[in-house]
Amino acid sequence: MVSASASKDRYILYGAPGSGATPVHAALTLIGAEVDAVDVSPWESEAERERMAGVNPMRQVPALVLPSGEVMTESAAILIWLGDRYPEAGLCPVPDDPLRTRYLRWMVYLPAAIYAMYWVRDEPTRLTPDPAAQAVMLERTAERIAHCWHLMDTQIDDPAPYLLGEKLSMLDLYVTVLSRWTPGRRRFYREAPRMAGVVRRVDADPRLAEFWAARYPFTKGEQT
Ligand SMILES: N[C@@H](CCC(=O)N[C@@H](CS)C(=O)NCC(=O)O)C(=O)O
Repeated sequence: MVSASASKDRYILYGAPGSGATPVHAALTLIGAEVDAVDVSPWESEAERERMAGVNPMRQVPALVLPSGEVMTESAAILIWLGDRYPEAGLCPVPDDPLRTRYLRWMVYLPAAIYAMYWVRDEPTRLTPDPAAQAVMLERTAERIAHCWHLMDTQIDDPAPYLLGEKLSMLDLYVTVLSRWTPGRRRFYREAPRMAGVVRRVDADPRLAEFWAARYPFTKGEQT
C-alpha cells in the first residue's frame, strides 16, 4: 500500500533507458511518484556529458531532483534514500530489521565493486592512449565484473524468491538492471545461478511490465 503523498511527489530524473537511472525509475514507478524523465546519455559523447555538467559536476547520470529542489546523485544513495522515504512501499528493510545489514552490504557492493568498472569501460582512453592496453582493460574489467557477480552469488544468503527473501527490494531492482550490462545476462546466469531466478522474476513482475517495455526492453536473445 502506497501513501497518498507518494502520488503527489514529483521528481526530475536525469538518465537514459538502460543507465543507472533505470533502477531509480523502476523504484519510483513502484512507489507511485510522478517522474519527469530527462534523457541524457553521458557515456555516449562529450556533448552528452556537458549536458549534465550543470546538474552533476561528475557529468554522470543518474541525478535526481527531489521535490524539495535538492539534487541527489549516486545510484545506491538515491535508492536507499527512496526506500527510507517511502517505507509504506516496502522496498527496503527498516533500520532495525535484521535484514538491514545484508541490504546495506550489497547495496554498497554493487557501485563499489561493479558499477565503478564502467567509468573505465565507457571510455578506456581515460586511463591509457594505447589501443592494445585498452583492449586488455576491456577484457579484464569484463572478467572482474563477472567474478564479482559470482562472489556475490556465493555469499548472499538464501536469495529466494528475492535477494533478501520474501519481499522485492531496491537491491533486486539494482541487480536486475546492472546484470544486463557487459558481460551481459547470459554470462550473469552462468556466474550467478542462484540470483538468476531472482532477476528473471523481477523482469516478469507485472507491476513493472509497462515500465520495462517502455524504458529498457530486451533485445533479441539478450535474456535467454
Ligand atoms: N557512482 C555513480 C556512477 C554513475 C555512472 O557511472 N553513470 C554512467 C551512466 S550509467 C555515466 O554517466 N557515465 C558517463 C561518464 O562517467 O562519463 C552512481 O552510482 O550513480
